[in-house]
Amino acid sequence: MASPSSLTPPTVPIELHVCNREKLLTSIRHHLSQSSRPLHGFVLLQGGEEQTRYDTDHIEVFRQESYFAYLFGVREPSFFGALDIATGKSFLFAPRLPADYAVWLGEIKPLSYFKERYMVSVAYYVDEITKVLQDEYQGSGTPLLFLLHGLNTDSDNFSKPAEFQGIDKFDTDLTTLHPILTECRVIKSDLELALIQFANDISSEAHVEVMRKIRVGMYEYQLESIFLHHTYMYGGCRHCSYTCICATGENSAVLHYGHAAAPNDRTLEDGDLVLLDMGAEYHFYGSDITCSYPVNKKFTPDQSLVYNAVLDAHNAVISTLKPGVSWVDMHKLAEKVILESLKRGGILNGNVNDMMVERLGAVFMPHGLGHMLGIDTHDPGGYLKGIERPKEPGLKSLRTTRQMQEGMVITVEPGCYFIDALLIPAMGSPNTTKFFNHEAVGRFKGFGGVRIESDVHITANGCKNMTKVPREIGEIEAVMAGAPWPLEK
Ligand SMILES: [Mn+2]
Repeated sequence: MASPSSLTPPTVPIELHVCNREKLLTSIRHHLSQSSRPLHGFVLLQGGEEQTRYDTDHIEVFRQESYFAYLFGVREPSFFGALDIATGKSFLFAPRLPADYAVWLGEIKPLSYFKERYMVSVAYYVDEITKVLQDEYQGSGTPLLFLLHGLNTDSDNFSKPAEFQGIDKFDTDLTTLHPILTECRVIKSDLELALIQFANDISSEAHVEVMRKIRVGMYEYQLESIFLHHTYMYGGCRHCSYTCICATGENSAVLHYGHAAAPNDRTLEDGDLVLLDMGAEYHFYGSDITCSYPVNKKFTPDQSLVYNAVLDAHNAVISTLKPGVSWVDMHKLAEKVILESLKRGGILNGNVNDMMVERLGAVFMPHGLGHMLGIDTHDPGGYLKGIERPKEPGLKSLRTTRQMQEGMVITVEPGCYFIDALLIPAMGSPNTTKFFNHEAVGRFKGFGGVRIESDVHITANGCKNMTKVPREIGEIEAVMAGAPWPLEK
């Protein structure tokens, strides 16, 4: 029997993090000289801490904080890391572990292990930070620490600047580092792209596996389980980029289905569309993929109409994306293609430009077209400092309004949903009621929605789709009927 996977987890090149650190040093030195500031001081980051479940001793599986992961690639908790701006020297500070760690949790690794594994110049213990950095400092006056403090524009949370005993012996700068380090993460290196590609390859393969095993009568969580098993078993992916969304039937119009109050537990029925948004993470770098298809392997005419509206939007965006293109324009392009298709299908009437003026696209696609992807699913850097979010329906949900640049990785995820909470007011509003064929819209009660999501890498003169799943209706129906993937020509 053929192996269920054609993939093997790649060796992770730790040079990737050495390059990330060099990139940050170059950017921060450039920034400091531009603003006539001395090239002295240290970048200092605090890694993540392990968390227990409430008051118990149950320890949740640790995943490193993303900025720390970007610069140091350290998988263990409770570390600090520093960079000397003057010399480029890199430092890791490891927690000093109690002797009984060796009894319960395994060998206590020497500092030389961390120095070699993570390719830093030197490794010390966390309780040595103050002394080491004071000794290393070559500038005049009190040594300066550049700490990470800034807003995550997707969550509205702030990153937590490093704190340690003795920090009062230093001057601290809380504003310089965050925007510079965030901007470094926006443009991916070839080494980063290779990991995002692997996360995409294994997740694409897992989506195809689900497509082959799906049956009427299964539970949604069984689809999640097949995906998780495949990416972990064959890809070594212990983490997902986000909680799996396995929405079927009318749940597929619930944009963030799958959370604790809606835990992917519905039974699949004949005639359902499924919307599966699942992506694995490999060595911190993620993927974010959505496939939509009928559980009974055959698209109905109405399902085809909505599916192809979304696929045409997905393909139109991908064939237009290149450096210099505005993401807002891509969002509007997707809306327009979807509205045109719905008009052709008899669901809407009237002039599509007039619909665009009334922001009708947001009734069917209330979320943004996509977001940057990397170590975080919603990778930071979507809004540069001082740029305001748009206020109009649909556009206000955009996670970025930037122009595309070579080296960005962004998701293209148009969708078309039939959400009563949006449709009923729009169909009743004097400005927009005329656009709806009310009887035709009625057919879609309980239909749910379709989303198609791929991860693309912006290249010098276009873009490359990193996601490799069946997309055309013919491809999906063939794979569900047992054809190999990729299809043999
Ligand atoms: Mn996404």
